[in-house]
Amino acid sequence: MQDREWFKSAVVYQVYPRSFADSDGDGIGDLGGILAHLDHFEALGVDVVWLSPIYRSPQADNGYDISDYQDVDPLFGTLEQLDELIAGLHERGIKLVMDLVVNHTSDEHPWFVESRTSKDSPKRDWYVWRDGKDGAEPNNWGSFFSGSAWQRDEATDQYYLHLFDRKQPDLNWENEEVREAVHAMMRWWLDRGVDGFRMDVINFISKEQSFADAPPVAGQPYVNAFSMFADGPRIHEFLAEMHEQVFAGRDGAFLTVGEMPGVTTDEAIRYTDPERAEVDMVFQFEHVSIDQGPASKWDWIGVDRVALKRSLHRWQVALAERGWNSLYWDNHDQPRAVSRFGDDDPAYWAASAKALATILHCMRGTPYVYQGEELGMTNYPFRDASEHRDVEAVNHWKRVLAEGLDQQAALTGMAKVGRDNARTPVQWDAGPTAGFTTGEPWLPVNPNRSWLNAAAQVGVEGSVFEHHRALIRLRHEHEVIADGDFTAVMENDPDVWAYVRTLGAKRLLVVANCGRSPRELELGDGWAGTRLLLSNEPDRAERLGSGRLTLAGWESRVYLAE
Ligand code: ISL
Repeated sequence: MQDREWFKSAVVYQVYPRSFADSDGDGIGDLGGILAHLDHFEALGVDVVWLSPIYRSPQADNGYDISDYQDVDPLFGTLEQLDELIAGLHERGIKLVMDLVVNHTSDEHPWFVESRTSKDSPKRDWYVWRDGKDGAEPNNWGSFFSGSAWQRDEATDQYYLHLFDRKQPDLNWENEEVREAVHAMMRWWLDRGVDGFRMDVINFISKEQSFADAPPVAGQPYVNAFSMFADGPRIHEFLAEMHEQVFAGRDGAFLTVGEMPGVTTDEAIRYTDPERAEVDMVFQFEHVSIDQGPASKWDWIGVDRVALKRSLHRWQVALAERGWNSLYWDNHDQPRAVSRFGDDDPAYWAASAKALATILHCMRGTPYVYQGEELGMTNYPFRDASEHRDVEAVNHWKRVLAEGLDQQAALTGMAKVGRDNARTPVQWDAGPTAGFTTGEPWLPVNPNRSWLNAAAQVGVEGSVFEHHRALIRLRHEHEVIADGDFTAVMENDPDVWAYVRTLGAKRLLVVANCGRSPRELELGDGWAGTRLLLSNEPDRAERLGSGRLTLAGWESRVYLAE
């Protein structure tokens, strides 16, 4: 494998700092907390840590609203601590990737403060300002966080665009000075020692410049205007330019991952084709939209496992020759994987968390582990709207009340797919605050901390954590996992998830039973005698006797033929 493809055998761990570990007792996680747990990353064996935003921010969207790209918010600590983190990770052979949030800034960023002062401000054109139309917003684009994507500003009687919260105005990437400022900021971080960027909604930065209405939807004043800003006219130009201005000619093994809602396989290939030099890999959203009905993200319809499987497999096949994908079940925007795709009943919780991990980590692509996923953390038992802190859920609930929508359906949606499910504190031990803080946690700790926590798992044979550690080691050791071809097996079976990876004479078989009842499988003589690399269960035979095997409920196994 060429060195520039080091990330094919790498595993990334995402830290959402607010919820990881608190060192000063204010109930909010911080850099001191991360520094106190460096041994956790080392024990797991990950290659990269991706740190969600720690920059100065009014925290309207937990740091995804940045008011100074080149400083650490006092809530999280200091720049010196960030330097310590870079050094501490590097000493352990782990890279640090920062979150790059440049589709928008905070409305409190000095650029926007200046931009809004007058129509002839030198920074006016750094954001997207338009006149209203017939006394209303310039067009029908909706914000991801409810309502219009436009906010009227008193000072100049114009509207600014915000695809997310009104405190997150969109930058105008058509303006060359904006692009140069972003590139300079990125170079500043690389000079400081960071190893790359996870680029927030980066496929939204090139907007359709007509700013025309998106196709209307009956009964909705504001619509999801994806076609007007996702994968827009100049997006590939902007990303190629960014690569050229920031990374080209720099020594080192960097990582760039573009978070790209709505990206198609064809576009993903374009974004990640090494010859085009745009980004190394994408985060695509198809599989995490599978339980979403037509109305909105809150329209929860449950998971169709065959559809889920087909979706992930389709991406495996589409990017086989060119391009590279990220593999993830959850992150800070998604519900917990084991509750959504597995079975969080205590009887099946551990096995299903392990089976999901096996399925994901043995695919082609770079796996991401979201903090707590390595422990099998579950969704929070939300009962009430007031328990949600996330701006997305809070705005949604306001809309439900204002428009008289179905409250019960909204509460179900918020409990099932609300982002705070992933944002409850990491469960380090069984104590009252799960070892997260000595104070009052900003979001309640999941009550299952008493039995589901790191202290009960790290170094404990058979734990969900140790299963993740073993999978990460397998990727490091076996090139067939990093780079083999992918072939689906039994794709239409709703319970058995199976596939084969092939590289030269090596064949890797991954089988998982995604149901509670045992399942007998007939694999064929070709698999007889092959070596067991990993199982959910401790007592499985080292070699497969015949081509036939029985999997317990939610059991997964990995076999190698060589
Ligand atoms: O969370 C989502 C599902 O409801 C997505 O729409 C999400 O907003 C989208 O994935 C973009 O996410 C990123 O940008 C947002 C921020 O709130 C998310 O936390 C971030 O990951 C705006 O910066």
